[in-house]
Amino acid sequence: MKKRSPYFFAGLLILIGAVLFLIGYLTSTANQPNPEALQEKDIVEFLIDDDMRLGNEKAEIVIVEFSDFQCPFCRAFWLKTLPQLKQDIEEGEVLFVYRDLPLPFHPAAYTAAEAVECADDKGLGWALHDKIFEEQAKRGEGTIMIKDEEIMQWVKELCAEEKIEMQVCADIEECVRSRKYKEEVKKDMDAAMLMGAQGTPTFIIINRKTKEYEVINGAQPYIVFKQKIRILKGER
Ligand SMILES: [Ca+2]
Ligand SMILES: [Ca+2]
Repeated sequence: MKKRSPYFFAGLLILIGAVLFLIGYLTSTANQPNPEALQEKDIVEFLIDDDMRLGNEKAEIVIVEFSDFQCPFCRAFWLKTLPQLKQDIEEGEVLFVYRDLPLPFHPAAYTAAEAVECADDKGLGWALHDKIFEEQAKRGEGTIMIKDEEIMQWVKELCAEEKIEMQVCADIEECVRSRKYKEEVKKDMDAAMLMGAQGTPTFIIINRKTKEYEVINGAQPYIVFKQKIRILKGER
């Protein structure tokens, strides 16, 4: 019999994981999105939650990203589209919120999500967010099979690069080990499911005043975001 390459088995495992996720997803979200459950909430508050954000807190347009640190499409968005959106964020037009949707076939994505929450406690959330994507981008395209220990190593490196006190770094590591933000990440995942997210990244773009929102699935180019923003601002 022909010997299968290790890539075949890795591919097979990812495929099985994807199928299992889909089955779990379909059974858990048979009635999603759930407009009744959403109606009881203040949709803007519900979407922004307490997650890390960039830009003007009072901006009319809010972009909420549901993302997975191991997902190559999330990395592509970070690499290509987010830098362009940063201009709108810096001009005060847009508030950008990062929320977690680690997928079951990306085991290190859970640790990454919790680690970034821990880093955010010390004002280093975006720095670690960028570093986690950057380190994977150095290794190529597609899904990078990172390990939990590597994330801990990147926390250490970040502290060294940013000349952060040792104690701050030790606190972040302890926070990750204690899984302080396990429930917080779960809360984000539940919110994504309620919004009917079907993968990562999923973006909900909302007008704070009208409460109308638009959804973008996947790593779409900047122009798609601009079009949705225009629609929500009534500039169609
Ligand atoms: Ca949250
Ligand atoms: Ca979060």
